[in-house]
Amino acid sequence: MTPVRARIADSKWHVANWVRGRKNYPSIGDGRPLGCAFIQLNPLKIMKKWLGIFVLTLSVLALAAPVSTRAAGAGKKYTIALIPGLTTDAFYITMHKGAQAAADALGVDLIFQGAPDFNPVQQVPVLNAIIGRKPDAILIAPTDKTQLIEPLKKAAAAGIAVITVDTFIGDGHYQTGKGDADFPLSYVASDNVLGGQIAARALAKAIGDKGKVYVSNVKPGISTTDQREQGFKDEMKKHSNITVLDTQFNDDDANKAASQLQSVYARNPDLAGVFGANLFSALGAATGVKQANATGKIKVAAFDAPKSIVDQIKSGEVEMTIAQHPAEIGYYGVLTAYAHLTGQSVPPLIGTGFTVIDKSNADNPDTKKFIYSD
Ligand code: T6T
Repeated sequence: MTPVRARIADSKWHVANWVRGRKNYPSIGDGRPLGCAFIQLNPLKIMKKWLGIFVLTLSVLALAAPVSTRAAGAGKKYTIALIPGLTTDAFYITMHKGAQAAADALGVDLIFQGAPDFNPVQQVPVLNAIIGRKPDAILIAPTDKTQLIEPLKKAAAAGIAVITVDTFIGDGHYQTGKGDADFPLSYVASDNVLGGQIAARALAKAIGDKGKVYVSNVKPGISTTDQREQGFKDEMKKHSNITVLDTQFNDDDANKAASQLQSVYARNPDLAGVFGANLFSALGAATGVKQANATGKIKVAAFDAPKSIVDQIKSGEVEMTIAQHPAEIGYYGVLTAYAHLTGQSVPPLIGTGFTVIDKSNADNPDTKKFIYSD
C-alpha cells in the first residue's frame, strides 16, 4: 500500500470510528486529523479517490445518525446556530443546506442568522444576539482573524461550544493551549493555501508561464482569502518569468473588482492574468476583462463555483475555478458540534476538500454537483 493509500484507508477508519462513538482519533502528530493531512499531500491526483471516500462517509454518517441520536442525544434537543460570513453569498447558502441536512438527520434545531455584508462590524452584533439566545453550539465563519476573538470568547465563557467553519480566528490552530484564540473546538474548511497554489499553477500554464498577473482580493485580515493569496504568491515565486503586481482589494464588491481590473490593465497593457480569490472577486475580474474587450488576452483563474463562473469557464471567459465543498463544511460543522455535545472528542481540524473545475470537466456530473446553490 502506498503512503497515500494508507492515509486514505486510515481516514476511512477515522470517520467510521468517529460515528461509532469512539473517543479518540489518530492524528498526524500535531493534533491534525489524517483526513486533512492527506488533502495536503496531492489533491489533484487523489481527488477522485477522496470524492469516493466522501460519498462513502456521507452514507456511513447518514446510517449512523439515528443510532447516535438514540445512544447519546436521547432526551435533549440541541440547538446549533450557524453564523455565515454573509447571508446572500451562494457559498454560505450552500453551506446552510449541508448544515440543515445534518441537523435534520440528527434531530437538531438549526438557527441560520448572519449579516448582509462580509464585515466584522456587522457580524459581531449578530453574534451577540445569538449568544443571547443561548444555543448549545455556534458554528461561525469569522469575518476577521483578530476582531472576532474577543466576541467569540464571550460565547465560550457562556458555555457555548464554538466551532469555526470556512474561516478561522488567530492562526487556526485550536486546542493547542497556546495563544488567546485556540479555544474553538474545531475548524472545518477547505485548504485555502493549497487552493491558491493550484490557481497559480493553472494561471501560469494559461499565460504560457510569462507575463504580469495580480490577485483581486477582498480585504486583509480574512483567513481564507489571505491564505489563498499567500498560496498563489508562494507558487508564483517558482515561475521566474511571471511578475505578480500589487493586490487589489475590492471589499467583496464585484463592481469594484471589475473597475480595478480595468485600471490595472490601463496601467499595464501587457497584463496577462488575474486571480479572483473569492466568488465576488472572481466574478468582478471576469466582468472587468469582458468590459475591457480583453477576453482571451487576460486569463482569469477563479475561486468558488457559482453557476455563472462555471458558465464562463464553458464559454472560455474564465480558465478554471476551485469549487469548495460548502455543503460538506456545513454538514461536518453540525456533525462535529453534535459529536462534542454528546460527549465525543472531535478533531481540531477537518478538511473538506475541493474540486478543480475547468473546460475539461465542467459538464461532468461528478463535477457539476459541486456548483453552488443560488
Ligand atoms: O470564498 C468564500 C469563502 O470561502 C470566503 O471565506 C469568503 O468568500 C466566499 O464566501 C465567497 O464569496
